[in-house]
Amino acid sequence: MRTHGPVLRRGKLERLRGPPVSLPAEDPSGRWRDLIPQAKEVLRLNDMGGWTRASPTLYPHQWSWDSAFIAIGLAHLDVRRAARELETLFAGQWRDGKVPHIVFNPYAPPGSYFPGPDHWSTIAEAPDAPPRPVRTSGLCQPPVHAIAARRILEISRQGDGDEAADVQRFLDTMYPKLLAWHRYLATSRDPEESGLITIFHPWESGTDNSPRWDAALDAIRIGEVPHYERKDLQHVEDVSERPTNLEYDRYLWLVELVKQARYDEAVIYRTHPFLVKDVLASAILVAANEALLEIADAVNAPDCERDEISAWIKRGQAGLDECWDEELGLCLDHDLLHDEPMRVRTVAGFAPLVAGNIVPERLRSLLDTLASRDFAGNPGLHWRLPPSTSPLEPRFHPRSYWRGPVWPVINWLMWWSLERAGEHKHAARMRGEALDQLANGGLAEYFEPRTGEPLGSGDQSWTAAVALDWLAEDP
Ligand code: 9WN
Repeated sequence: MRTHGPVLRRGKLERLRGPPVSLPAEDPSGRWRDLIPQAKEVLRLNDMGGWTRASPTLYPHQWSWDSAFIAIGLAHLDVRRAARELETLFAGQWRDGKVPHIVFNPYAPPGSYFPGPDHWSTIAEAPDAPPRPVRTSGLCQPPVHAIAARRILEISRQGDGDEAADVQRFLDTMYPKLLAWHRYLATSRDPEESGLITIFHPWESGTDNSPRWDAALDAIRIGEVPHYERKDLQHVEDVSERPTNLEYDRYLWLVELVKQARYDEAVIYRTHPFLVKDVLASAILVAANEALLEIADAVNAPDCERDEISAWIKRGQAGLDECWDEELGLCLDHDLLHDEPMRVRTVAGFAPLVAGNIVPERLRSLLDTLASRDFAGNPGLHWRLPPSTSPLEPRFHPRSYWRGPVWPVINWLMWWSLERAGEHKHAARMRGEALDQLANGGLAEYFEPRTGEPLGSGDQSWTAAVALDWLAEDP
């Protein structure tokens, strides 16, 4: 069963070990070294004893893809605690395999986050939701989890035998859960067998108010949304850092519709006004399936399961190929209801790089786009890091959440993908600029791309986690 600590109680991370995260060999600015104790402190502050809240006040619960990135960082400190992070999240897994985007903290003060567990009412409405005491949202987020589980495996191989044996036990129980999660995405979220994941809500993309979704959202007529009070605006200095009220009305209307369908995905698929193929989530699934294949080897999974995973990888690659836009040099999301590509330049367009096994010609194109004025080569930027939305997009906004700010966790994804593509020089440059940004602005949720000002929540757990991964000397 899920073990939550009271919201203000300090978790177990006081015992964080010093090594293997040690001073980086190279530290050109001399300032990266301070990030290690800072990052450990953020993860300790947000440790709830077996799981990690996304941030101290704005996000007091366990978020799905945050937890996967957090586990990657924690793996350098304590592989067992990193494994526990995924186990507590998967205690919220639905019977159909879905991993919900939020597993709620039962000890968080009522009303500390909106929409909270009562608003989702998944236990009353959704037959597949886990039973009490676990309470979850009814949507999901990008599937980074198998990538995190493989990272835990890799790092445990450097440790002692006991640790490795514990991680083996963890993988033996986690593998079928990961397989069920990926199978859910490959079937319920892709009945067309296109290789691409359909999302029902911008929250499922993790890039909530990105202009990626504007055209599809503009086409929706909002019905009656029960009165609600936003909590998020209490935690930022400037409300322009968060989505607008109109965006929130749309989000809440889509939640209302998903609830009216009683979370039945066949009904949602027939009736919902927002059905979009998300290329970034789909690319993450391809990369996560590669990781799952390695985990399948580690647990001696049957050949038929390996074949199934390999088929998902092939199908995912083919789906992403279909979404390539030669002119923009990016991959585009696809609006299923209007059957058209969503032509907006955002970081999601680098999806083929994230998926991996990219052909040289496409890699070249994406590297050119990355270095161009559309992204990291824009002369107005403080750091040469890709803004979430291209500064050349008419709906670019430098302070507003996913409409322009630079997100450390996306920098990590790009860096990791460049490394896997063998682009070590590009990767090193991105890591260096990203670490300089954090050393300068702290472990914030996101940053103003032209000034480097930290925005959103401070002490953001996944930012701390990716900083630790960047600074670790082990694999
Ligand atoms: C809604 C927790 C989450 C991230 C998302 C980010 C933001 C939530 C919110 O915070 O979304 O899920 O309330 O704005 O967009 O990517 O997982 O850090």
